[in-house]
Amino acid sequence: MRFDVITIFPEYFSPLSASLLGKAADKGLLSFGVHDLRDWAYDRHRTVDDTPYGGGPGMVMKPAPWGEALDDVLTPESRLVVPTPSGRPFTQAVAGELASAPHLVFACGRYEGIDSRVMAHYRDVVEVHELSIGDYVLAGGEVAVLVMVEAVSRLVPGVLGNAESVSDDSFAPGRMETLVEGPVYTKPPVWRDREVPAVLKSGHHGKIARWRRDEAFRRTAALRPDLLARLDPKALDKHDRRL
Ligand code: 6GU
Repeated sequence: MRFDVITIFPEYFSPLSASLLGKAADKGLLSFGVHDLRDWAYDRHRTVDDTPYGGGPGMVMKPAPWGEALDDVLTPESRLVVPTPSGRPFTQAVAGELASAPHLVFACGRYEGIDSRVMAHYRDVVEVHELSIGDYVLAGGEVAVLVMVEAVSRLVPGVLGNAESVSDDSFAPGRMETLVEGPVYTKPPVWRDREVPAVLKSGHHGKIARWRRDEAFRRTAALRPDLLARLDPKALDKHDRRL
């Protein structure tokens, strides 16, 4: 899978060569291109922003450099992702959809955002996703793109070592859908007088699975009542209903 990022701060993306993503790139499973938007700004100062029509604070990114850049980087198979706090929520399900695409192009806005005609134009050309990573405001889309690239990349077959680790995730589609994961433990069995729950050392796989599901429900009820309210009653077994 190919990722291209267009930004005025290419240096934000050095983490792409680290850790999980770097290894997947070395293996040829993923490839990354990071491009400086200013390379498509042709005036002496390589200007990419201007004052907003209608007035107001801040600056808006000019359409022309974005048009030149996107014409060069997009292909008919690309999907264009525009990170913005006014976008549709980026969720695990959205990550899964994006992971099936051969090519994602990320357009990082700064300032008050990109001239809206850019998104309107490219909607007629490719699939465009304006996405937000949460209800808070970042200074620009760069950090949000790192979040999205990492969430999408680990769903690409072969990127994670262990196929199981995806299906047990919080928010994973299927069994644990709309539940967050419960607590985890490793050795030693006692640390600062705190013991690992006995059931996890019992070797009884049925009881362990039941305990993990109960803990996921307890934690979801305590921390994410919004998720519990959305849970499909058909997904509950008898024991869940008693909890
Ligand atoms: Cl995707 N971009 C920016 N600039 N701020 C955000 C965001 C994205 N998601 C939440 N806040």
